[in-house]
Amino acid sequence: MKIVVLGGDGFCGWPTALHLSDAGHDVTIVDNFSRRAIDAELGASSLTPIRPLAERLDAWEEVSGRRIGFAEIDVARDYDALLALIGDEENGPDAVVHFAEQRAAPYSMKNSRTKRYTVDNNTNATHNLLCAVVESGRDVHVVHLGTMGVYGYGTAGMKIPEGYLTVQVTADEDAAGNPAEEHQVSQEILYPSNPGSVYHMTKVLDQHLFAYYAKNDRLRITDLHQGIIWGTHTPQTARDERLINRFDYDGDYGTVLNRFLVQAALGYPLTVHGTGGQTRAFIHIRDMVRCIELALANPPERGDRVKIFNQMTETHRVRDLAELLGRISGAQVAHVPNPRNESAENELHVVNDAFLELGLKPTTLSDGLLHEVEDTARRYADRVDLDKIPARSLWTRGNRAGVPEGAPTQRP
Ligand code: USQ
Repeated sequence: MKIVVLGGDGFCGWPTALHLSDAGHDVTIVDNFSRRAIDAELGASSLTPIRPLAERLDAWEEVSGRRIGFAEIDVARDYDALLALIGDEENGPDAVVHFAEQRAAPYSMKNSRTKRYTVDNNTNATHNLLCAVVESGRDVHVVHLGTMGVYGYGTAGMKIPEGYLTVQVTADEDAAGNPAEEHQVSQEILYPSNPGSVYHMTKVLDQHLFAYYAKNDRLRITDLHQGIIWGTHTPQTARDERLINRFDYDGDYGTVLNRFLVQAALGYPLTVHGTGGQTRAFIHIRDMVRCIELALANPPERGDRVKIFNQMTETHRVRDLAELLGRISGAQVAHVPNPRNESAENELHVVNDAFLELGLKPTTLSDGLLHEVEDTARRYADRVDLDKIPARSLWTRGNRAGVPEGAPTQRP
């Protein structure tokens, strides 16, 4: 398959591009290096020393004998270049994997500028892609990385289904609009959204763009509602130091379990927000790349509704993860004031049958894999800037965030 990976230089995009290339697909990365630019803006950097993309691509060719193409395009702004790539009669893609969005909830909540950037960038990128596929007249399967956060994290006394919910409404008209006896009508709707940040809200907006283009233009679209990724290596990124994936530990881009693993490796008290009562869905990065491949191999038919998968393999409560790391690596746990506006406690039960039925064998939390990430953190500990660890982006002005008591100010 010819596959374009939008955002192919990022945390999910890079290992996905390598995995698909290794599986024999003809892959082209599109990126505008916005993620590297935000690192510079925040004065933060990946724990792991990521190489410039050109060097990564040469290294991949050296170890695999396969070339991954590259086009520098800002998908949210440079529509003509995107259309030229997708519309190419000879070399245009069979599928596009869309990761080209600002993906950090804390960054999206930092200030008006980052809120506006996140909305402009994410919704324009998605809409430009959909317009380009329609205008190209080509049959291109769009696979988008969405988020579990579109549903919110509550329960309605049922497991969260894969995208759609059947509801009963009481109707008092017949199909022609004439008054009729009250009767029950069944309808399938998108599961009600309840985003918890401006970033998550952009993925809700994406869902509606997808539903419209699948209906109106019969585009084939798969939306993957992904949980929190943990881990950093895949078999491909581990093949050569120059292929190493990025690893974020800072308060804006670092996600909870990977942050805790770095903190454990540094002897920094684990930054549990509030009571740590939030339950979230998780998936290991190796499963993420397999899920993308499965989604590409199982597209919807033209005219079908958007195919939605819950891309997660297990749920955990934040304080349980902290306690587990305390047990296996002696880490101290600190309860810091929660910078976010979120429920103190939540339960989360999720249906994830679609990927399991397609053959996904989940890589679940294990001491061995946790130690693997901690070892990576220890190996690059001298690159850590301790000042970047506390989460300082606040959801509302009344919130406070902070450095845990007893946090080291110097690296071990
Ligand atoms: N948390 C802590 N301590 C920390 C960091 C986070 O207690 O040091 C808590 C947060 O308050 C939150 C939970 O852990 O309750 C998850 O936070 P996170 O930063 O790991 O994840 P989140 O902001 O939800 O976003 C991440 C990715 C995003 C993806 C999402 C999937 O950045 O791109 O869409 O996970 S999900 O959460 O399932 O919606």
